[in-house]
Amino acid sequence: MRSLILVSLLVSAPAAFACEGEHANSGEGKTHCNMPASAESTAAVPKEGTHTTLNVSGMSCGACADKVHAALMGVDGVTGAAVDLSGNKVEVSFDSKKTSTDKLIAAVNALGHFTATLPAGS
Ligand SMILES: [Cu+2]
Repeated sequence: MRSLILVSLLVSAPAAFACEGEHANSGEGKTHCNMPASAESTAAVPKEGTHTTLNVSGMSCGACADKVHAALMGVDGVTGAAVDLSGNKVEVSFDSKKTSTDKLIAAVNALGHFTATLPAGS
């Protein structure tokens, strides 16, 4: 039942995927994208491997979350990414032999709309 609802959302709201995060800093007159994050981008990451939690600013809706998730999953060596949209955080699991936190941050920042940082003290 849950997957049916998800599929119908995806089919009926393709325009929301045009969201590039450009509304994140928009002023008055622009409507906010209220697309929910996909189940994939919020699913728990695998326990195996190295884990880090990045602070990511600029994510204002689920479409932003999905973009950040896709960028991280596109990094060679990343095994999982779980976006916490309201917490402005992303937990990432990865193979430290293949990638590094610097590369994870670079992948998010390369999107242009979001800023990833390591949490203070890490
Ligand atoms: Cu957005």
